[in-house]
Amino acid sequence: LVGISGAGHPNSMKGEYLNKAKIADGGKKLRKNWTSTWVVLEDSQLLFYKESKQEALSNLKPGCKPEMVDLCGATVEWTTEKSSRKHVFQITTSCGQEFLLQVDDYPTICKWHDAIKKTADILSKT
Ligand code: I3P
Repeated sequence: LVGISGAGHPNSMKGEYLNKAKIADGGKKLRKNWTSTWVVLEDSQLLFYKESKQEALSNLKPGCKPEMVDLCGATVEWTTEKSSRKHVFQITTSCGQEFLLQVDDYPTICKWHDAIKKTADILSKT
């Protein structure tokens, strides 16, 4: 994958803080609540940690596991309708979870959008 850097995985991106809102789970709509989240792309999964230091701890303590999102069968699309914020894209998973991700810095959010979309597209072809 061109343009995606990672520690040994062609399909990975090291963590960064993004604003995240989960707006549906299992097809059921949720109340929107934006939170700053440490996001890691690891192979076919997106990992959401509360804080960056939780990533290191998760290998040691079972209780520190991140929220894991399987990108197999997921769709990734920019949206201007789901939020008043700028630079928002939506991830819809095959099991009906919907997440919005956003940061004000356009190059940063583009990098994440492109990497997550590429991952989902590749998974749908294999
Ligand atoms: C929501 C909160 C969100 C906003 C959302 C509001 O209110 O202000 O930030 O989303 O708009 O409903 P509350 O805190 O009372 O739940 P955006 O920042 O993404 O616009 P929405 O209802 O249009 O999704």
